[in-house]
Amino acid sequence: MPVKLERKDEFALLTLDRPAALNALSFAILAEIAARLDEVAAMPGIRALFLTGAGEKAFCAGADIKELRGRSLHDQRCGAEFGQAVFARLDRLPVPSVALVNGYAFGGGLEFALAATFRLCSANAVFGLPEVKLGLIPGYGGTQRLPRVIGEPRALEMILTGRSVKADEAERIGLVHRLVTGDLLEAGLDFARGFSGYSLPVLEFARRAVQRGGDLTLHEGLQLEAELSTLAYRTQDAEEGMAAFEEKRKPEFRDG
Ligand code: CO8
Repeated sequence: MPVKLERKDEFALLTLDRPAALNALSFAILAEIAARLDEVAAMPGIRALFLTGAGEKAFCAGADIKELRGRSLHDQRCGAEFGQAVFARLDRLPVPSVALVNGYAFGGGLEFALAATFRLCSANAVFGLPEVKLGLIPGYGGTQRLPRVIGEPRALEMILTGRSVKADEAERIGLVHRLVTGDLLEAGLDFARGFSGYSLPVLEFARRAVQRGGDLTLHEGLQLEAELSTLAYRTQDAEEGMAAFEEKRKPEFRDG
């Protein structure tokens, strides 16, 4: 199967496994990703999902270009909406996700990583939205998520010139959270342990406040924050966290 899903302790690891085509996203692979994401959402005890690509060269080199030619406009439109919907499923997963970018992340590959909550990369990672070189523009969310992550001026430059960005620049401009020199999965596990002990619903309220807030006015965003922070306050985990502080002990969160 070109999309593998395995468990690593309290985490899930999804691997795009089509190294001969640099893990390019055929429509069949996109459908498999969707199915695996549904499995992750239903897996008991999972605290985070990691995404990576098989092989030494690529996280994912984008949409499968060989499938794109000669399609009807209707099929092309449905294809773009399908890819967007699959990546939105990642965005809305009940657990945070961490893309471990171990090589090229081009086109749909970068768009996949952008839909993850966090991005870590190895020194050989290269990021780009080179669609203009094909006479296309990004279609799986890149024009919307990239400016939200690195700002409009830098995103416009990457999208209009197709220029790729190496790992050190990606870290400098905030495209990735960490550039890792050692083992990428080990670093990912360490990174995820920075949040995985906290209450999952509380983490989700925080993610929702930040991510949905980006689409709102400041006033609307503050209202959303007031609603979500009240929902967090209502959890047993908030009661436990505050009690543990007063009793000078470690809290035991139960995701409720
Ligand atoms: N699609 C299909 N096959 C690919 C892709 C791809 N995106 N990328 C690489 N491959 C294949 C190559 O064809 C080659 O196969 P073969 O050996 O059979 O010829 C194999 O992978 C290895 O690739 P290279 O020999 O090219 O490896 P290099 O190390 O020389 O180069 C690169 C690596 C620079 C990553 C190069 O492969 C490349 O430029 N790939 C294309 C990157 C790209 O343009 N990505 C964007 C694709 S478009 C997109 O993602 C969104 C479009 C809008 C979507 C809307 C849809 C409905």
